[in-house]
Amino acid sequence: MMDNILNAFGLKPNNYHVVPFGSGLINYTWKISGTSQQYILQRINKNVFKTPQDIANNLVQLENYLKQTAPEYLFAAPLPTVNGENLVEDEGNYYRLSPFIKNSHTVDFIEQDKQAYEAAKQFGKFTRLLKDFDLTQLRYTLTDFHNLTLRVEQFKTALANADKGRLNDAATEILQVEANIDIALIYEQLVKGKQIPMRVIHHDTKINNILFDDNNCGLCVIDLDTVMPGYFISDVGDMMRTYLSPANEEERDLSKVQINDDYFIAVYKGYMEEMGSALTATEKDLFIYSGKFMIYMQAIRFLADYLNGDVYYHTQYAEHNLVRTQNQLILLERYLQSESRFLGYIAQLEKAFVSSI
Ligand code: ADP
Ligand code: GN1
Ligand code: MG
Repeated sequence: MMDNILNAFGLKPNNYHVVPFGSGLINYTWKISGTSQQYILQRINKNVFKTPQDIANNLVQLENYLKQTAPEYLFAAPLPTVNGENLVEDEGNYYRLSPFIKNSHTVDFIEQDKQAYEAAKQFGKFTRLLKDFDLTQLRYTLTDFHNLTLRVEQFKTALANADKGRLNDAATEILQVEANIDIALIYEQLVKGKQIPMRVIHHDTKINNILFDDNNCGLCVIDLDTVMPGYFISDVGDMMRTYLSPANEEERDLSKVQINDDYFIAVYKGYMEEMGSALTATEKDLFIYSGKFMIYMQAIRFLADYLNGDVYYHTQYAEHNLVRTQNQLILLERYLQSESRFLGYIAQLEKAFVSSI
């Protein structure tokens, strides 16, 4: 199987060593190593992405635009096949190949503020460079991906269809989700009132979607499947969700799920250095809300998947999605407790910024 795919990209199978790679929850990834070149091969998850060609088309549009407007920018675009196609189909699955970015690595959780700062800066830079890109050129690779109103509906459907055992096991978490429904109501108002603009948004800014160099400087953003028009709260929110706690969503010891204030400050600085002058006043006011929005949505998504019998996310043990839900709900609680401190930091940083100009 792999041989056909490598051949399609002009790589002689005997010259390459193929090993599974990374810790993504959706696609299947392999590192392809030869004597001088290394690549990343991915099989797109067809249960999630029904139209892989839409992803490929979006990346071509963005690559062309960035080549013209920001030629120095490192855009981790996939390579064409020998026939000039951007995907290979094999037994109903779609594959793509990208150059392995040299001397790069990813991290699954943050160990120093610099990583949070650098990652936030990279995601901010991405949206900034695409500020004037014509959004109508982009296809929606996952419709309603971060539509929290719809996620709540999907959660309710999962509740209605779940088996009794799972409903019982998740009783506490279901109540916690219901108790925080105001987070979804705020989102509904934002959308109805068209209060914030659509931008080119990455929609999956978790920390292992940034490549770092050996000095922990950000090299580029990766995992571009969900780049679509969207709201900035998705990107900033997912950074809050995945950068603030030294323990990530996989942590089973929930006492380790904590908020590190220095990481919050680092995200704010990194993102605002790039996007500060582009964001509207309403967007700036939503900076802290964005974290609640994404943490709450992820808790709902993990819980709905648990109730549905684990059909979406890769899982390694029976209660995996329930434990991930508990983890995200604890993170939400700690985040809500931190809000006033966050407001204080933003006020200080903005004051320092004003007095520096
Ligand atoms: P998923 O959607 O499953 O998360 P990703 O596109 O994030 O898939 O890739 C999984 C992992 O593979 C990343 O976290 C990263 O470690 C590695 N990776 C992906 N693309 C590259 C690349 N171009 N260069 C180096 N490493 C990469
Ligand atoms: C998935 O592909 P990956 O692992 O980077 C998911 C994100 C979730 C994340 C939770 C297409 O991201 O939305 O936030 O898992 N991607 C999709 O870890 O559903
Ligand atoms: Mg990823």
